[in-house]
Amino acid sequence: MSFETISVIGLGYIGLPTAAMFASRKKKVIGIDVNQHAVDTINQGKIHIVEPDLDMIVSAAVSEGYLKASTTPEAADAFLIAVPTPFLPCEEGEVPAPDLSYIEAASKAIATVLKKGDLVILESTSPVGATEQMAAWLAEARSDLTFPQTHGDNADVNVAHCPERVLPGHVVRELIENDRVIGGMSARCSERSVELYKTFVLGECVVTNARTAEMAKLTENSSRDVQIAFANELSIICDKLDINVWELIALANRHPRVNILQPGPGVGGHCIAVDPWFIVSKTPKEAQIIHTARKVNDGKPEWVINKVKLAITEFLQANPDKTAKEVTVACYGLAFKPDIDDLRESPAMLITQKIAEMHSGRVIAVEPNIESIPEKLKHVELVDFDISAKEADVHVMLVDHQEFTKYKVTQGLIVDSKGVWK
Ligand code: SAJ
Repeated sequence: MSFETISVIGLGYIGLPTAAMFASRKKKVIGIDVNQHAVDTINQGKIHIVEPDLDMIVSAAVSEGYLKASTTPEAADAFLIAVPTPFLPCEEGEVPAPDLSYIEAASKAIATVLKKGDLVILESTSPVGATEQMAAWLAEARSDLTFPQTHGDNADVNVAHCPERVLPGHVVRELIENDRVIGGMSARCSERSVELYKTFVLGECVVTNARTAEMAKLTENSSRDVQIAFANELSIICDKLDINVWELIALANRHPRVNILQPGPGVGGHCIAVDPWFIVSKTPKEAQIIHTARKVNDGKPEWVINKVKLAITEFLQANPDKTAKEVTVACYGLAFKPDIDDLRESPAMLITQKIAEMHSGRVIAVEPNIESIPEKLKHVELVDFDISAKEADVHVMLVDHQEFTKYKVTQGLIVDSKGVWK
């Protein structure tokens, strides 16, 4: 049976590009989201997120009638769930636990329109066991249908976990080209999922089971987190030993089997700083390195803030006629990584916010990828580089945007968390 109508639940950074990909291959796609603004924007052929090339694909898909968005689920042959899996709130120092309530709500919503022969895929990054849990919610809501946890290959509805692995900023290309991990709850579930993704995926669709697919995604991002933590720890050690960490890493990386990543002000975004916790919360005793890496990376913004405090003190000692109120601090970059405008879970935002709270003088920020200062930083002025270069006494480099590598700061003290002005 082929997939004529595909429904994507959650039209965010992953769901919308995925929906657009299917629609661009002339499949009828129904995108579901609880956000009315997102639904209205998409139905006008526009997009509510920033991602290169996506606007053109969505605009064409909507005008040709292949893609429409709605707030209520409709019948389809395949359902892809791409909703957030954040943490549950917890006290400082506690291990955060995943919040599956969005998956639960999405499963219960689609359960009402499920029919025999349908395929349900969980794409959201999830803790191990989430796909089985989702299948249990579906079965609970629809006792008239059979599911793979009880009927294996003969189930009425097939269920799989196929995690997304695309890099923000390159989503359209990576959706098509990347290999795809397909974790079916039965062999038949995997087979059907491969058939679905082959609609637009040119990469290989590699088959495994649902639990391994869940763990594969968490492992990829934890591996990167651990490697970045190693670089961040090196930067703290080198600072103590008066060694330039950037030079050190460049030298060590000349070894044919060494490839150290780059230190920075911390790890941001909604994936690498989140996913390792899904492993730690499930296996707290065993996940020692993964847990420590999280703590090292989460501790880095505070370390940078302390460096800024020291620089302000040093500036005041060298300029005894000035008070802290007269010291201007400039922060370079607010995004969570270079050359994007995404400020979510950004260590640079957190550091700038904390500097603005602790410092009695002027705090300015240079962020070439945004038009206005976010509400959280309402006491911080957004300025151009030529102003900050002239007017700041302490320059804090937080994100190595391409623009910043072209300029040099020639006066004031520098706290460089990215080695741009090393
Ligand atoms: N970072 C460093 N040093 C480095 C590399 C990155 O400090 O050497 C920082 C970045 O500045 C940023 C954070 O790490 O704050 C994360 O950036 P990233 O580029 O490593 O990753 P994301 O979050 O944009 O995307 C990741 C990707 N995962 C991997 O590379 C293993 C992507 O493929 C996933 O699809 C995505 O997470 C996701 O959605 O899970």
